Amino acid sequence: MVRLWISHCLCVAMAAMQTGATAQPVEPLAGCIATLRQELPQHREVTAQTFDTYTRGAQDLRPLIESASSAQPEFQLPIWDYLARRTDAQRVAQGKEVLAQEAAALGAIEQRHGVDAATVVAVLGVETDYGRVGGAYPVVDATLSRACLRLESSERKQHFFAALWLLQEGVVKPEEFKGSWAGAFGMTQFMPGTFLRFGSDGDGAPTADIIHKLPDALATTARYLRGLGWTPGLAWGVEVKLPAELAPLNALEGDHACLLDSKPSDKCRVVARWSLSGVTRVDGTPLVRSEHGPGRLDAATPAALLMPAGAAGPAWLVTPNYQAIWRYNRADAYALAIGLLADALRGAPPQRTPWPTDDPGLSRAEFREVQSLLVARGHCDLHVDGATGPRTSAAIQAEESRLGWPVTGRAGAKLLAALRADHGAALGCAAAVPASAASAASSSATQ
Ligand SMILES: [Ca+2]
Repeated sequence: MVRLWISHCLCVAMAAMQTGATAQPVEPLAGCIATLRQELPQHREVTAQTFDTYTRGAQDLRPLIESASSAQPEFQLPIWDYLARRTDAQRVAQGKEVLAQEAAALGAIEQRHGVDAATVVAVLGVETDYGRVGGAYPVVDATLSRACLRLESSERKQHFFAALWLLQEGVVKPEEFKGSWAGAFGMTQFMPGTFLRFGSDGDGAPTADIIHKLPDALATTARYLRGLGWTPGLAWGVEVKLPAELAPLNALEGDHACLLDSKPSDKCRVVARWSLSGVTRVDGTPLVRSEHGPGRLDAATPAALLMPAGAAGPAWLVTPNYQAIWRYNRADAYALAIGLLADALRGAPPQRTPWPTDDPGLSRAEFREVQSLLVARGHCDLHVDGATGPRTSAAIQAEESRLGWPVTGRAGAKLLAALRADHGAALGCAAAVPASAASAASSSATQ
């Protein structure tokens, strides 16, 4: 499934508006709607009345989808930036609260679907910041526009017709059926067709309501992960040390599909073989650990070597459970964020090997601090909202230029340090700063 943060959404939408969008669809949306209507006989579960009711007046989101899909943070950001925001102290603390509050439901979910509480809660945390950010686009408009961008895709059409069916049957209410630009909705962001297949009850009331009921969203995620190949009681991966000559076996993105597909591959080897090659856990202990739980690796477990930043950075041996998470959103950055956040929620030791950069990524609190310092330096049109929008990027670029640095628009630890050091020379624009921004700035400064 493809999805993103609303802040990123808005940023892309604004960029698309400013540039006149990257590609204007040739055919009006109405033409595509007419084409899809002719396919109704193949989707008998959806009535013509339903189709007409919910496609009438649909927004054409195709330009937005095209811009957003080429700017997904999973692939555009340095991985240490992506992970720093998604596994920051705030997200760990809030995830621990969810673990405590939903302990009974999560226990039942693990019993039923075999996926542990920390993993399921980590998905919730990364997908929607624990239900806080669900997306703002009508799911019908998003799935319709996405289907119209590639009419030959039966999967895209299936999600669109599934969205119509959910409305027709009253499973969701039109005014609440909103999600990402790709059409993923609910607290753990499901595409409509995937929800139809994997929707699961978590609170005892038999329907699955992933918009309003946290236990249902968690149960649906667990059921889906199990369906994607999750093995109960097995590590997603462990950080490792390895002999340098193994570095060419690094398996990124599609290269670790062999973990579940049983295709012959040099890159997916059983743990015993990695062990014989000299790979150990990062603390030097043996790879094989057989007690049931998040650290378990059996000698016969298939595993692949994952070094997202190459041989100079951290390395993990990842298992079929990592592959199950990867299939949830098809990006190593995403799967690693889930694995590392789950580890943090369990209180496991943090990643030991640093990322190979002298300019580490920022937590969300630190990013808001950067924004508040930018406002203090006279970038008065900027909102302290934690979102990477065009105004923030322009202000960062201006400061990089002032400092004589390469102009990137990216804020890392170095820029934060420089802005803190310059704080005494603040230009100030208090009169122009909205009250909400000023209060956010002061709160971030105390975090
Ligand atoms: Ca329920």
